[in-house]
Amino acid sequence: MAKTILALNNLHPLGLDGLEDGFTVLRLGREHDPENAIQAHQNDIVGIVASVGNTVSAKLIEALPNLEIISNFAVGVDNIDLAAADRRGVVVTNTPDVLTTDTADIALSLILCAARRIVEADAYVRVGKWHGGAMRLGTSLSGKTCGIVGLGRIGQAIAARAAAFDMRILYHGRTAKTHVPYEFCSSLHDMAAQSDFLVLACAGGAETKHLVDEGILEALGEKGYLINIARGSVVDQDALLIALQNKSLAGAGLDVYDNEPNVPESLFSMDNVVLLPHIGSATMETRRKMAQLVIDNIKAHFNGDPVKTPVAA
Ligand code: 8YV
Repeated sequence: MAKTILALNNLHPLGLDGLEDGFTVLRLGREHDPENAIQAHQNDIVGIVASVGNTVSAKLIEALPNLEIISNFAVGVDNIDLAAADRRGVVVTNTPDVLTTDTADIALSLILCAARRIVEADAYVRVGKWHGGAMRLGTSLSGKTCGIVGLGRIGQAIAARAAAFDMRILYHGRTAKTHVPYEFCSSLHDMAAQSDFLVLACAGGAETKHLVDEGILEALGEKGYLINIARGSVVDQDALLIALQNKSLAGAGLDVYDNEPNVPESLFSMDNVVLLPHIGSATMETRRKMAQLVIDNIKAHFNGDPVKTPVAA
């Protein structure tokens, strides 16, 4: 049997070449008939490389009798049916830590861009509007309240950055942390009501689906900005569009959406939103480290060593 890795993602910019010495790599993007290609190699596939947007369903996992590992090119694993992997004893790995600071930087960028109207200001200069007078005023960060949903690694890095901007930090999650200097809010609704910036940094998936709904957006209210670097699924996108249209929210900074790369066109004409194409981890340095981890995890597993970054079942 040719040990085959099914690559649903090409690990840009490092690429998949690092796997070629021990495995046959089936690059699904290059196949004319992907389903057929998977079927033809069904018994050879021992590993899958995937990322955000590459669904690893129960059906796929069950169709591959010799599958041993799914190595995800992302910290989030909501693209993988973890229960199905667990049932089959398939190891799942992700890429935590290496992307923490870059992703937190993007959260702060979105806060700054939304509050200080940076994107609008750039266009203001380019199209010559400055000659007609000064642009409208922005909102200060200093002294404002930043409510963070999910104080994991990325949430804590966001908190440290926001604190350096003299913001008051609140957080909401499943449990209070004992070792952090920030105030825990057991009620997301109460935290949203107190927040000027509600920053989503939690995991995606069924547990957090539409955690931010109409009621939470109402609580955040006219003073509040919603910042999402987590997953589109965490927010009820229709409710968000209505709140932004009605200006019942001050604005939003979004890096993630439902059904990427499709972004609701109604957002394009809004001047109270900043839109990014899911670039939280998108630097050369970080993406290289993520890709290396994906490869190292696969190699460790087949060498009989513990994988570096397992996802708990
Ligand atoms: C993606 C992300 O990995 O890590 C995550 O969970 O959402 C991103 O860093 C990246 O977009 C590559 O697909």
